[in-house]
Amino acid sequence: MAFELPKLNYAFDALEPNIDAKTMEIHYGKHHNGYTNNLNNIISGTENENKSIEEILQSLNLENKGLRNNGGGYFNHNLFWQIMGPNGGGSPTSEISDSINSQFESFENFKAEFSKAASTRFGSGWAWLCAHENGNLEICSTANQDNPIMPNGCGGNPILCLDVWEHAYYLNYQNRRPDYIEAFFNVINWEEVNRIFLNK
Ligand code: MN3
Repeated sequence: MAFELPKLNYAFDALEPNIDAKTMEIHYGKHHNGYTNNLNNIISGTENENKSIEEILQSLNLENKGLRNNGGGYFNHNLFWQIMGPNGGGSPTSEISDSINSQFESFENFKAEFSKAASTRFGSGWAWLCAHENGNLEICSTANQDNPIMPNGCGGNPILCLDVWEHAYYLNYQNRRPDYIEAFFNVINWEEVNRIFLNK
């Protein structure tokens, strides 16, 4: 059974001016689509063919670079599209707000720490907010298409992520990654993040 590129719940231009339509079109239609097709080719006829993407990544052999890069790329972008939206931004509400405030003291502190993780990731990678089994939240970052559920990850469940590969922002922001990170906070769908948080 092959993995499918998930449907976007909004139009390519829905996140403008924070994320431009051309970047969305290429990022989703070329990059994410490419990871999806490569992943399907790699697992075809193997023991991974009928596993969920979570099962594949949790039991991943890190030496398997093709599966690591494309399986990670598939999973990471699925979450990324999901946690953004045209009516996003502002401050979190509900349970996730309470947890952020108790773990990081305030939303502003959380935003500063998350932004630092995203801005200091050298080269290509991701910043993450993860929920651990004991309820603790943790910010981490990963290189390339690695993620927290891989054997080298923090072990938490990802509930929020930010792609800091240049392909995610270069058309609009060029080398200004900090401006892109700031703009990302205008499109976070906190209602969806809260839903994911409660389902973990
Ligand atoms: Mn990307």
